Formats: sequence, C-alpha cells, structure tokens
Amino acid sequence: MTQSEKTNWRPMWEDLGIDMEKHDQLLGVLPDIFKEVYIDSQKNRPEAMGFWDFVVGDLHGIRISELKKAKEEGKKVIGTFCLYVPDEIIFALDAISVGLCGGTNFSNYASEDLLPNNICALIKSALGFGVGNICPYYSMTDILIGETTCDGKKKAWEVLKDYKPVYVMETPQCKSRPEAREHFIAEIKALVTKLEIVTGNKLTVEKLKATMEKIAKKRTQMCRVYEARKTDPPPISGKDALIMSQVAFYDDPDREIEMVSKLADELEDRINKGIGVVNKGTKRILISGTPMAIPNWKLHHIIETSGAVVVTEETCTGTRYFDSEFPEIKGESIDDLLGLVANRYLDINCACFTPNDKRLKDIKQLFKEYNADGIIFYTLSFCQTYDIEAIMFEKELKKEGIPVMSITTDYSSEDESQLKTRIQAFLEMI
Ligand code: BJ8
Repeated sequence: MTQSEKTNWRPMWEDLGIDMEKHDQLLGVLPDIFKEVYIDSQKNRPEAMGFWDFVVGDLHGIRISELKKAKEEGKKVIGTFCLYVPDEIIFALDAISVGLCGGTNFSNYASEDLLPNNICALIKSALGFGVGNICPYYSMTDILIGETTCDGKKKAWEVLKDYKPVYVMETPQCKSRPEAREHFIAEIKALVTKLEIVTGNKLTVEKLKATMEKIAKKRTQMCRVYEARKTDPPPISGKDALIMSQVAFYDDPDREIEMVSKLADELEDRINKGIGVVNKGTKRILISGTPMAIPNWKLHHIIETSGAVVVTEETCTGTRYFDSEFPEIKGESIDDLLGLVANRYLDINCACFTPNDKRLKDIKQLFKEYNADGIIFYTLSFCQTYDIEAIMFEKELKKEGIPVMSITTDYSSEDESQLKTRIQAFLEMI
C-alpha cells in the first residue's frame, strides 16, 4: 500500500468530524510501529497474513468506508467493549457490531482529566478514543453498549454518556447460581428491546438463528488457527495469531470467515510440510490474563524476540473469544434461542465472576493441549480481578510444577527493557 493510497481515506475521516491533527500526531505512527513489530521482526510468516498487514498497515483497511456506506443505507453501528455483549443479537437486528479498542496510551491525553490515574490502561485508552474523537470507529457508532463487568468500566460509562449515547447491560457476578442465568437472560432481552428501538427492526427467530450460525462459523475458523498452534514447530507466530483475533472484533464477519479460513488452510498445509515460524523445540509460552486490544502487541513482541514463541492466549483476545460454543442451534422461539445465547456467553470464564474456578481448569487444560513450557500471567495495572486471580492461580500451578511468572504492566514502553530481562530469566529457568 502506498502513502498516496493511504491518504485517500482522509476526506472521509474529516467528514466524520475526526480531529485529524491529533489523529495524525498520535496514530500516524501506528503503521511504523506495525512495520517494526510485525514485519521486520518476523520471518517466514504465512502468506495469508497479507490481509491483516493491509488492515493494520493501512489503518483500518476498507472497514470504515464499508461502515459509512452501511450507515447511508440506514444501518446502525453499535459499539461494544466486552465479550459478554452478544454480537449475534446485534447482527440479527440488521445492525453492525464493532468491538471498540483501547490498546494504546496515545489516546490517554483526552481522558486524563476525566479519570483517576490508578485506573486500568484499557479504560483510559478506550475512553480517550471516544472523548478525543480520534477514532473513526467511535464516530461511526450510533450507541455504545457497556456492561458491569468491573468497577472501572461501570463508572466509565457514566463519563462516556456525556459524549455518546450509552446503554449498560448488567452482567451477573455469581454465574453458578440459577438466578444469575435468569437475570442474564432478562438483561439480554432488555438489550434486544433497546436495540429494536435504536435500529427500528424486530428480532425474528430466522434472523437470530442465521446470525448465531454465522458468528459460530467465524469462531470455528478462529479455533482452527489455534488448533494449528498446537504443533511443534507452530506454523504461525503468537503475534500473527493475536492480530487475527484483534481484528475479528470489528471486521465484517463474512470476510472474517473467508480470510481466517484461508489462513487456517495455509497453516494446516504448512503443518503437513513441516513448515514452522521457529525451530522445533523452541520454548512455548501460554499467556493468560487481561485482553490485549489492538495495537497492544507489547508482551508478544518481547517474548518472541527473546527466543520463545507464544502458542496460545487464555484471554478475551485469545481462546475465551471462541472456546465456548452452542451445542446445537435449534429452537422454535426467540426465548429458546436467547437461552442458548445466555448459556454460551455464561460459559466464558472471566475474572469478573466469583467464584471463577473454571478459569484455572481452562488454563491447566490449555497448558497440556498446547504443550506449553511455561505460563505468563499478564495483568493490566489496576485490574484487581485479574491481578488477584494471577496470585491465586500462580500458587496452584506452581504446586503442580508448572513454571509460571506474573507480569503487571500497562501500554507504556518504559518498562520494556526491565520486562525483557525478567522474561529472558524466566525462559532460561524453564
Ligand atoms: S469478558 S476480560 S472483555 S470484562 S477493563 S476487567 S482489564 S480493569 S476487559 Fe474484559 Fe469482558 Fe472480562 Fe473479557 Fe480489568 Fe481493565 Fe476492567 Fe478489563
């Protein structure tokens, strides 16, 4: 992609009211970071990654113009921030779901007067993008759907509502209780009612079934890519798998099904031919913890430039995105289908729940399945739920002789050399 082609998007972004001066100053460097972190530091990448290179290298690819066109045709764009907001429902109402990112401290300048210092980087970043008006995805949204998964987010919605319409879904805390499921179903129904008003469309059994099938298909393709990572040597790096997941949050699901399945085909072919991105026997790392929103590639980059490879992520930008699935999509009524939706989403094991024992089981299982040599717990500073679980789980896993280290960090680059030293020591130890 040439620079002149890139600048073609500018008039449209200006039309959207984007603060272009700030955008250029802050996000204009993203393609360079991408080139340095992805392109220059990696060898032997799958050819199918060309699609993701285009999406990130060109700052969003063609998605923004697609969204603009859809809006001109009367469709609504719905912004979300958490896996617990079911995409299936948004798409079934003929709207478009866009997972909004908050993976950089570039946007913090816009939220620093609105939030305390000691709040997680993801919230600072996401709020900054919305308030600062530097992200075209935010500008496209008609409404933002928040949730009550953590205290910081709960309060952030109250701040954000002065800038954009926000609707908050109340997610349960103790999901093992039967009342929690009932409550979650009631909240999903309330979301449907709200979105029916916003979109002017009515949810039907046929449409919901169709989007449940489509989104499940997308998750199946992502799962195939992760399956391929179980091989030694893995045919794809952790960084490339991460970017595939990050883009899945906001790209068109049909295109994702096509592109991710092409990538999975290529990876399966590479496995048959014995092609890997590292040498056989390279130390294999499982990362577990808080999500890594685009363009947060920090930990993967440090690990993969220290002689190891990331083989899986127990995160919402990793296995939690696609691991739980509908057993079968059948039902004669909307209530039947929403029951399946609730079960599928409540099966995601986020640290926002208490108790959350299943997450530790997931981690142990992933460690075995991916033949990992060690686990790195990754927690964004001030995320208490993940921080506490990292301490609890580290003790449990060490009892079983599993090498574990915990990292608490944010989006700044200041601690990178210190982290590199710690990670290299950990890799030597395992
Ligand atoms: S399902 S992980 S996307 S809540 S914002 S909890 S890092 S302090 S993101 Fe999450 Fe949904 Fe759970 Fe996944 Fe901590 Fe920060 Fe809160 Fe965060």
